[in-house]
Amino acid sequence: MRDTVSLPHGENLSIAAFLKQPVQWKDSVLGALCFSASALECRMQADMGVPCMCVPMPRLDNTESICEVWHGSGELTQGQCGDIHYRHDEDVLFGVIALPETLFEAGADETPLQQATESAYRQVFALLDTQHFPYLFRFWNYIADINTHSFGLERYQQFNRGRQDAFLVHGRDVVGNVPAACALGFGLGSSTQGPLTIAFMAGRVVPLSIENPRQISACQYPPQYGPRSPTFSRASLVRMGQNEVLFVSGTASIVGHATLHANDVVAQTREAMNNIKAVLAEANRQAGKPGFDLASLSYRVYVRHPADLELIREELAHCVGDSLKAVYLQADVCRQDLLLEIEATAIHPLAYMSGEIN
Ligand code: 3EB
Repeated sequence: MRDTVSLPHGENLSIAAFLKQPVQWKDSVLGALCFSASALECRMQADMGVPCMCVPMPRLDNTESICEVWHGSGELTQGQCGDIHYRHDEDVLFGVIALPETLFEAGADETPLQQATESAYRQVFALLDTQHFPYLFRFWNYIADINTHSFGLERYQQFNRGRQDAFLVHGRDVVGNVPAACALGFGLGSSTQGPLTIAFMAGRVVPLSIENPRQISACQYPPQYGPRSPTFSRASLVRMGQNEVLFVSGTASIVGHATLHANDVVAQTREAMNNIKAVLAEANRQAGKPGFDLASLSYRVYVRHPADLELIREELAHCVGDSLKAVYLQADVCRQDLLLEIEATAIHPLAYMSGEIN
């Protein structure tokens, strides 16, 4: 039997396996992050009632699709608010929003993607105000054709403008106390552009925002990376019911603010892992206990060129050891010279984190 009782997360299922689960099981699901090369398969879970994000990204290490499932505890409440589908328990709210850019017209100074982003984030912040989940833990951002330029600006930079504006409109911090995140691109390989797709998690206990001493805070990147800085921290440490969850943001081969090892995928992998190690050390320091190490994380690795999979996998196994848990997806990374981005999550029972058991 699968253990769904004590951990809010711990399952990676294929979409097919997800759909086959019994109703009682689905009733305990807060939401899911699904990745599939097949848009059709993606659409299948839409009518289940569970908030599911689905992004058209092929998995590289396996032919199956992959869903990361988050469970709540106790009775769940679900709802729809504007374009957001959400579910929550007493501690955590999980939501998903997918907004087609075609709903927006280019304005004098605002591109459709920028407006879609601002609208999505403003809807999220408004929902969290009304549902009383003020603290954002984590955003997952997926943007079609992320490296393409239009209206004189790379699309990732357009996204950054819309995102930061929404934070400012809602009086939220844009440095320091900001959520963990990732931002990846997908291309559908056709003229149809997929919607801006965002999942998020929020709660009622203030999270710890963690930065990486090896990197400049992304909120303070110099203007060469775009007119507005990204709004995310390197990790967030949050309490979720009886567990403590560490969300490590998308992490790449960036030191200071510069990309290192532009054409060397093995060196980029090693550098990204050095960054994750530094984030873990910082998390342990701020938490005042040595709880997190590389082996305790579950990884999702976004790979720009599928041919690089084996080299990346070997390097990761070398860094983490035999217990490596990783899923590999094909994706575009937000800087053209980045060949991969790695995100990770660790979940510990609170008793362990507070040192009561060992
Ligand atoms: C970086 O460190 C790589 O814009 O939300 C990583 C994680 C990256 C999150 C985001 C971007 C984002 O700048 C890119």
